[in-house]
Amino acid sequence: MIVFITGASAGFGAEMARTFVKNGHQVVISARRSERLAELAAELGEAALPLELDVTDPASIADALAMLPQSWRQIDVLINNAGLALGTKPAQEAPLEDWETMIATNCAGLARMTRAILPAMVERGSGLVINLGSVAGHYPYPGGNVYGATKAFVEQFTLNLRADLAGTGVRATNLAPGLCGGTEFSNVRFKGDDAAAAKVYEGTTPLTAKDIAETAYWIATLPPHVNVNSIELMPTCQGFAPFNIKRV
Ligand code: NDP
Ligand code: 8X3
Repeated sequence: MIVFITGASAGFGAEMARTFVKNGHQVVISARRSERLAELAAELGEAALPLELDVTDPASIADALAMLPQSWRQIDVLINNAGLALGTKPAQEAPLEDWETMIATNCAGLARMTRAILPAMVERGSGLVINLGSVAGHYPYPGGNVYGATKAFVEQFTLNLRADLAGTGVRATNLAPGLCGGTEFSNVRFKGDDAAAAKVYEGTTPLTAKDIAETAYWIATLPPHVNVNSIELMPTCQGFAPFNIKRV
């Protein structure tokens, strides 16, 4: 299989690339930080093709896709993994630019990548799109505001893809993890405050990027007649909060 992964310079994306290559597949590893991609490509060898690409920039996507060598163009699996959360401030205080960046990356970027790669899958009558959602798209929490809303978009977009793709042979999955450590997610969310990022995982045994990569691999290697619509994972230590009732 040829697997196109966005956000492969860190976290889930890099681990997914390792997992697919270890199992004999080829991966296009894309992200903005080309030096990171070069390091991963050196680790993975000829089975990995680094491709610098910013999902928020239509021209960057078009240029990158145009540079794909002919033998790498038949993409069997698109993993829309590039994404981010910025900040945990309440809605009335959160910087508008952070909201715009999350929407541009997690929603518009993901939709744009899908629109670019989906038609060839439909033409061939096979393919799979795995979109990285989140538990934040299912359950609200304080400070989740726009991040959670972007992940709800990811889930509903995926299900609407399923509606359009029925009968085409092309599959789509929303993969929605909960608390997952060992990636740059919280370092990005807390804008480089690594101590605050580390605190998120204190005293927990969170999911790992390997757990998510293995789940993506399992989804991609199911028989072609099986579609996982949406799958949610949490670490065993994570649960649900009670309703928050302010009493006077
Ligand atoms: P990381 O921060 O470790 O990795 C995010 C990746 O996205 C990086 O490779 C980054 O690369 C890339 N990226 C960010 N913006 C862009 C952009 N504009 N264009 C292209 N690539 C971009 O995060 P995780 O691996 O933890 O998260 C991956 C996905 O999983 C995200 O969508 C996240 O929302 C989701 N998720 C994460 C959870 C967690 O707890 N970790 C839980 C649930 C969902 P670069 O900066 O080089 O462009
Ligand atoms: C990441 C999980 O709980 O930080 O999507 O929103 S959470």
